[in-house]
Amino acid sequence: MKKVAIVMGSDSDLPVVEKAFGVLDEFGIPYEVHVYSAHRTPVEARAFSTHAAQNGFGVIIAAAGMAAHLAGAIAANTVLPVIGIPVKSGGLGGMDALLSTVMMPPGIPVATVGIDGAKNAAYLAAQILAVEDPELTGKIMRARASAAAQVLDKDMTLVKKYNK
Ligand code: RP5
Repeated sequence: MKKVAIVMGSDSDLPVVEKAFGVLDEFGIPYEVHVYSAHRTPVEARAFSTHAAQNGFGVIIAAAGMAAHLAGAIAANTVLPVIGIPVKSGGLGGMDALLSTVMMPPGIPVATVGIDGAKNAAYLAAQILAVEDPELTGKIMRARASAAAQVLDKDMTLVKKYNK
């Protein structure tokens, strides 16, 4: 199976980004974690993204806060799908990172999840890899069925408690 690359602009993003790890672990998807900054280490960010496909990655998740150009800068150097996580780390509640990540020019897309949406970034990465992987597709479908069952259990609990 192809690997997922998880790149963050700073290790201060890790408390948000690490929520993706558990999802990828649950599905048995291999991944690598890196810190590269579009602004502080642009040469390394470019080198990583330029070689990502030949290094066995199938999807790149890029997380950054503030003027969050990391996902877009990575997307400029690869045709692998890039998923952006805008991180709430500046004084604008993550809106700065959201708009910086999502508003890409035509031809260089970044699939942007919600502010601090690391879990959804991992689920989307899994779904991208599952297009060519029936076993992974089955795992994702079973996870959704399990999530649905949990919601229905909660519904039943509230129905019994309040609906006399
Ligand atoms: C961004 O600046 C990083 O992604 C991080 O969210 C933010 C602050 O970085 P640090 O100053 O904490 O390293 O590039």
